[in-house]
Amino acid sequence: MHIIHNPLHHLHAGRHEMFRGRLVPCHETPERLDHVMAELQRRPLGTLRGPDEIDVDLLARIHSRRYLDFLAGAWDEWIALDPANAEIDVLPAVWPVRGFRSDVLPESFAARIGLFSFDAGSPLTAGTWAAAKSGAACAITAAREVMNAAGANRSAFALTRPPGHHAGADFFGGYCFLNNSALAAQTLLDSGLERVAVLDVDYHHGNGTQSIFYERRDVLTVSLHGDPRTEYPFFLGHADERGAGDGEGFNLNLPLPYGSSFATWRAALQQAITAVRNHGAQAVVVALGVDTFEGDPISGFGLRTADYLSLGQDIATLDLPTVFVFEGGYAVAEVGINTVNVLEGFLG
Ligand code: Q9C
Ligand code: ZN
Repeated sequence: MHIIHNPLHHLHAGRHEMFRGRLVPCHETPERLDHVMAELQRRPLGTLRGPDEIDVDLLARIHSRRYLDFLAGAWDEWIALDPANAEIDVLPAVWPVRGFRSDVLPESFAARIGLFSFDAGSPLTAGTWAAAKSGAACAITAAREVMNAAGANRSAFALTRPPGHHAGADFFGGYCFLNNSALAAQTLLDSGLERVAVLDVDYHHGNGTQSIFYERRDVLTVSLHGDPRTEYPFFLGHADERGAGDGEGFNLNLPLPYGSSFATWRAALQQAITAVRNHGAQAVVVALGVDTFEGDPISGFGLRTADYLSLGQDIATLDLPTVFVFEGGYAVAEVGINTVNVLEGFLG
């Protein structure tokens, strides 16, 4: 397996996220990825390297230009408002909800960061853009590796943070800024495939990925997640969202109740695998969050460490070129072993 890690991920290290009226320490920390790296040193599964240089034009295959321009310049704008801001993470506090306009780009920085986001839990820091861009390059590089490889090497792991599956074409949120899994899927198509699938096994619904591909039939999006009636991101991820226009029938949501066990979860995974097969996918991108773990501090499923081996084995039954992209997982001490268990189970 090709493992592409993000050497710049440490540059994104948020201090605080808004939670119940208070700023609390971020769950999405650099240590998460360090634990996966350490576990890969204990159990090597393939060659490790950094990403290729990529052009910003590739990001524009998925993200809007005005969003990319905003992200690239956001920190400088923040500092320009007041040099003392260098010590403070940026969080939005005003959003254009129903009835407001999003076609007019405001001059105000506070307004623009609201336009391009959907929560106050995803701090933007001095290094966010550099880290996210390098992370996106990891996902693109991993997809290219899978296309160039043969046999057992037809799998890759983009080991990167910040995560990506909550980020839409023009918004950040849920700790995500650039949609790495969507970029990997688009790269597979741009390299010559006609049909691919994104299989999202993170605890949270992959709302960004769903919205990016919602009206397209070349990318089947499938997500298993905590029921949005009670679980973040709340406003998307219901079972009746099946795609629209050309994409009708090409989105599958499998919401599960808070507290679901691995047996319940695994039955849903079988449904997801069947859908990927029926789509005739020529490759699959796995949005690999391990916040389904029983010990995860912000999630509510009951998967145990050994279950992640089975999860990987089940995905291998697809027998497809596979790009794993690292997403959530906040039980920091176990995130390495759980993630590497998936990859080891997959490789068999
Ligand atoms: N204070 C991913 O797993 N915040 N994002 C929940 C906890 C949002 C999770 C509230 C969770 C986002 C990639
Ligand atoms: Zn998650």
